[in-house]
Amino acid sequence: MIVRNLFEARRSARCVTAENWESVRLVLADDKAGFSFHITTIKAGTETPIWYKHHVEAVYCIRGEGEVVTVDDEVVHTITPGTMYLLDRHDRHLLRAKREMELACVFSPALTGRETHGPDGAYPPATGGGT
Ligand code: 9YT
Repeated sequence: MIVRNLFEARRSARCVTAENWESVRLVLADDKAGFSFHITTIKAGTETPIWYKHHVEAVYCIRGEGEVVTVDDEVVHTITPGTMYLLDRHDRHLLRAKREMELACVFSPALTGRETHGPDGAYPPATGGGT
């Protein structure tokens, strides 16, 4: 069994920051679980274009308020505590935070640790060994 603490992980290399968000990566590819698990904080008032071409992501809202907009059809989904969305079709989307949001995120395949979004809003594909 692996046990980790969010607040300790936030003070370690498991914490990755980008312009609009912070991601504390509690489970990563080298844990060989087949997924990675992150607690992500999205800054209030931001809009982030995202396109996980190489990953499936499930996102569960713990705290805050925002919306996710699918780019292809411009459908707006409100995100409040208790809402989950699954990017099962590698959907291009915009993530907007009206208030700071705390999200639990699961990625498959697992991230390896230091990924941030490329110019297209994606993370690079997994290189194997972690799933
Ligand atoms: C919801 C989302 O994808 N936010 C960007 C950060 C990502 N969740 C991560 O790397 O933890």
